[in-house]
Amino acid sequence: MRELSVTESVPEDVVALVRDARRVVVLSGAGISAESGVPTFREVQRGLWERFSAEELATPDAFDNDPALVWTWYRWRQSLIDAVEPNAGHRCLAAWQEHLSAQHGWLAVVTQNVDDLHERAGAEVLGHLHGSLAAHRCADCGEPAELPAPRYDGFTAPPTPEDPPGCESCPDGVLRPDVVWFGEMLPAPAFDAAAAAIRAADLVVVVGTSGIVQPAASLPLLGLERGIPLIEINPEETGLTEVMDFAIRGRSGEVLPRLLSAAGVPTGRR
Ligand code: BV8
Ligand code: ZN
Repeated sequence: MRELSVTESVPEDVVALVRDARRVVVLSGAGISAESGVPTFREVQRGLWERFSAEELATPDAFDNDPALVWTWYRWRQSLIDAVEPNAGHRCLAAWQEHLSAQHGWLAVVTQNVDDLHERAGAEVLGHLHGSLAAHRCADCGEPAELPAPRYDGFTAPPTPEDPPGCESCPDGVLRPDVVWFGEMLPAPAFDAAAAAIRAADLVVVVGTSGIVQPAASLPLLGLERGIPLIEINPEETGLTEVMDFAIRGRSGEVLPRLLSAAGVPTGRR
């Protein structure tokens, strides 16, 4: 594994990998949304939730114990997402995807993020492995439900929690965010599609993830066992660094524009 810092010029062999790739899978985590102002999962909670870690709140138990606290956390996070914009990292991946499809290749975006910033940057997302903040379903009967945008401004943490709305399809159910909580199974279609894409890829790029949460963090290993080149983009070492061919230390909003322009991938129009 070669570690490179963002200040260095991107070595020719990394540029060649990006330039010559035609079937690319990008696995992203919270770090790609950090430059948009979205807190990563590692960052401490504030306001109503300062006593809890994200791992504690993102569980069925937390929702059972205090549905209003967890429900409000998710509505507030959605309001923050609605209040920010995709950054250069998101836009570069959308441009790279467009560039490759014009060359009869493909780029698949697989994300652990529950935000919609990849899509708002114009990218097609193959799978949200951990669900989406903007989707909701009944915690009892599972019936999906449409909701208006949350009434928070995304920055001021709400002073008091709000109860989750009741389900309109069953007598006692209440709505929950359609995300995957710790201890819950991932949506098999998204996970299987991600695994199949990695098996068919000629390059895998892992962006902004600490590589700790399973089974998402095991997906790049499917590439490793097939000798597919693996590149990590992250300012810090991660749980996946040791299996990478190259680790570029830097922020994705800075590294991706440099890497893609060095590889001749047009990113200007976005
Ligand atoms: C399951 C949705 C089983 C909700 C999320 C022990 C060993 C192995 C596994 C386990 C274990 N104990 C428990 C488990 C399983 C558990 C797990 O992996 N726990 C971890 C903590 C050890 N996994 C599960 O529970 C999964 N389900 O296993 O089910 C099962 C089996 C049978 C039957 C029933 C069940 C479900 C996991 C999904 C949980 N839901 N999100 C919500 O969002 O609220 S996970 C959530 O956290 C995110 O989706 C994401 O996946 C994860 C956060 O990770 P990252 O995205 O990587 O973000 P993080 O903050 O950690 O790091 C940010 C990174 O970005 C850093 O590296 C930083 O350096 C970098 N960065 C910062 N700035 C930038 C940057 N990079 C680039 N540019 C920048 N500018
Ligand atoms: Zn219901």
